[in-house]
Amino acid sequence: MRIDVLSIFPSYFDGLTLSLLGRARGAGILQLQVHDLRDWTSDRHRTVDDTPYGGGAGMVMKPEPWALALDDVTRDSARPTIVFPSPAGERFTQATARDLSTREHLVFGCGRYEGIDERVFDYAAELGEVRLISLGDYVLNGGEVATMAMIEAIGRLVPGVVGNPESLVEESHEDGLLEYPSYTKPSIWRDRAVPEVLLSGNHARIAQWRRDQQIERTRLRRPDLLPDGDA
Ligand code: 6GU
Repeated sequence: MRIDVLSIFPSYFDGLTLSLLGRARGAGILQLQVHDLRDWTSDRHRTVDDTPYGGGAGMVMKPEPWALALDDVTRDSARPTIVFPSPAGERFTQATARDLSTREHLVFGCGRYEGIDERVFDYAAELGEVRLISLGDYVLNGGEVATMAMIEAIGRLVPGVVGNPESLVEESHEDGLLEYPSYTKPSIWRDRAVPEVLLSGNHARIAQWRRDQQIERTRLRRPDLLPDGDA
């Protein structure tokens, strides 16, 4: 998988080169390139924003650097998927991560200020499939942190990035339920005992207990995930 990120704060992404994704990059499974959007400006001040037509607070990102950058990073790409993180986008879920993990080429366009000139989205749609995606119903200052979260969620689903594929299956959200609780040694710690069933060696009982825990936690914490949960 190839991932290109366009941002005016490329150093935000330094951490992504570490840990699990860093190793996948080294092995050639994931090819991640972070670009400074200002490299596609041509004025002395490397300007990427301007005042909004119609007035209003804040600045809007100019279309021209975006168009030149998108042209360049999609030049050798058959059908890239171009993601613009936006609080006004569709909700990012594990299903979105699964879907995007099958794409050959992802481009993330990180907006700042009050947004990007709307014509950029129309233009990008001529270069690839455009997705506006939100992490949730709250506002971040820009797309960078959202992009890092999405790349981590997507990247670990790419075959070969996470060592043990079984560890992907038994996780919160993969089966629509929250994860069951986990324990390790010692079996009694500060007067708190590990649930007896987990020490029983009875694998059927353990599997049933874990399932019950998943359902109960989901009912308590995230009833919206259950068939009759509402909200
Ligand atoms: Cl994807 N971007 C921004 N700026 N704010 C957000 C978001 C994205 N998702 C939630 N809040």
